Amino acid sequence: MNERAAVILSEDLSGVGGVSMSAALPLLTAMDLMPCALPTALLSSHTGGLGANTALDLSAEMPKVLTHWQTLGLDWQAVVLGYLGRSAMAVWQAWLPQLGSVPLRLIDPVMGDHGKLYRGFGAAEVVGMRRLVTQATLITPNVTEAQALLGQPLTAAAQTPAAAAALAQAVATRFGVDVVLTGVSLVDGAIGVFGQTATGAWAQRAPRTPGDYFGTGDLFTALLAGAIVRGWAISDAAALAAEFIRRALAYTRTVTADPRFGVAYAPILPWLITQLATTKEAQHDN
Ligand code: PXL
Repeated sequence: MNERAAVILSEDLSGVGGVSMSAALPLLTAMDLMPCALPTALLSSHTGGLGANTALDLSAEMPKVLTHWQTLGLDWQAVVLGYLGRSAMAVWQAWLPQLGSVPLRLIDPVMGDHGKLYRGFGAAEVVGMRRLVTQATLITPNVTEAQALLGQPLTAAAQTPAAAAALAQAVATRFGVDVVLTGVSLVDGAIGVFGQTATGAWAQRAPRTPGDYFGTGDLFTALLAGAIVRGWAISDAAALAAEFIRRALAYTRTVTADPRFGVAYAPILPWLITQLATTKEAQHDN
């Protein structure tokens, strides 16, 4: 029997709101991986419109956790980093090189959306993130985050496919990493994903589900990471992630109209598991 692949997942644990760790962990488990959870902070909720959230920084604990993990002889297949405060960023800046050659180092440079940085993010965090992403193999910014990384003015405007492709390419070139630009609102109303990866530039599009539900970027990154670890090509993994989210949003809209509480995705998990099982069998047949 094969051990499940060990995947480090490090981002905040927000109690209410369906973002970050709480959104991603069940997905990695459903994808038959072994997520190893390293929360960077404990928040009562996400910071986007749920009132006065509490926040406890856990970055002082992180080196102790990682030091213990190094004694366990785990063969890390991926490190997946999401929302990080400035001190958690500094911990990862120092620790990523100490983990050895982990094949997938996926950093979602979570800093903002819709042309604005999230509360608690400013110039210092952007500078920290610019340094950190050079240690990634793959990053998943949205348009706002790509603009922040490049030092461009932040805009919430819809993008042309050419502008989005150029943005993905500029980030890939400047930071020397593969890029999947996610959640791109396109001028024709569709939603797009723009890759600039080892295989070159590629783009995917789908109809946009109305509403801006929290946590969709966090879900995308977890699904992308999971499928890549399961052997999928980056572009196939991105298509899987986008289709999962499209299905989950269609369901979410039937159970809640309040996007602040995140995405309800339980009924889509059987579909996800089937997608992965089909490919697994196909690979065994070869
Ligand atoms: O979904 C991104 C995210 C993650 N973590 C926290 C957030 C947000 C977005 O608002 O506030 C704490």
